[in-house]
Amino acid sequence: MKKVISSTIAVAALAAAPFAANAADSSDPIIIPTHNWSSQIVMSHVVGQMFESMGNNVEFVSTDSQAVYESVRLGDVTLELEVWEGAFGVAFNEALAKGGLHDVGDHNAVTREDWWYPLWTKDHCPGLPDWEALNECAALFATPETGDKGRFLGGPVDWLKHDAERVEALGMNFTVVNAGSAAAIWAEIAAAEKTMKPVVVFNWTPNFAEAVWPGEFVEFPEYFEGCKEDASLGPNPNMTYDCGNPANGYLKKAAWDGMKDKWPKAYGVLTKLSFTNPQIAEMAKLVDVDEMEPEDAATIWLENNKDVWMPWLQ
Ligand code: TMO
Repeated sequence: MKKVISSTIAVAALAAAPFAANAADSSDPIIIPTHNWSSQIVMSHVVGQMFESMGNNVEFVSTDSQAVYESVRLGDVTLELEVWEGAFGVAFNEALAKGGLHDVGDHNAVTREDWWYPLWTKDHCPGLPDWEALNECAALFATPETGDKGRFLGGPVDWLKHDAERVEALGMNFTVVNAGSAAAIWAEIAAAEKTMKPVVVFNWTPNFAEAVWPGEFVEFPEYFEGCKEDASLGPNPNMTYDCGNPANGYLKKAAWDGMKDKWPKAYGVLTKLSFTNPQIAEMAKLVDVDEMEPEDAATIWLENNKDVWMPWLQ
């Protein structure tokens, strides 16, 4: 059941919020891209509603999460609120090198995105979380679709395009199947839970899932600088992607270079804002567990966390 909350609550609460009176922001809309996982959509609305409370106009556009870095660089969208190192570090760095976008600093959150299993899987494959132990258990994960190979359910293709490369680089007996949506991953875990069936899927933290299903990330050869770019490095001297994703990854904010001059006040807020792991997990939970619409989840989050964000508007 969807819960509907008046989006006027936060705006009314904010009318009194003071902010610096220097150069005015443009009345053109600040364009915020949204992607296909809940925390990013809710966070985008949280920040969008903060900007609106300051008198800015805001528009949201649903955007491919890899291609967005090119869009920010060109100013077609104004910023990006969740640059996850594991999934988007490469795309972000490529756009950074071309110019037009810049790093607006890290969130407090520490991130990890990788192959993951609910804890009951370990009962069937006790050598976990080691990746070689997982590989020896590959037959446990075999399905009609994957033949005698294990099935790994990856995220939608725009998140990470390199699970298949990793399987090849590490010589694993797995086939990568990409989920059509994040919801398909949660459905797979929930279905497996009924019979405690072993499954291995893509997952990440911070996320609502960690509060619902205790689990662990698979430990692959540790991430190192150059793993994704330089084949000669790492355990396989002939292939890239012979490593896991960073276990302590960053979560960055990025902006179009022109934002600073066009919307100086909103830009100032963007430089200050920073969310923690529990705050981001809560944003996802409001949608994925409580089934709110993202706009309403953002309004509620702002209502419940005034002490967190109001100081950023000073
Ligand atoms: C980009 N993601 C958080 C879904 O891994």
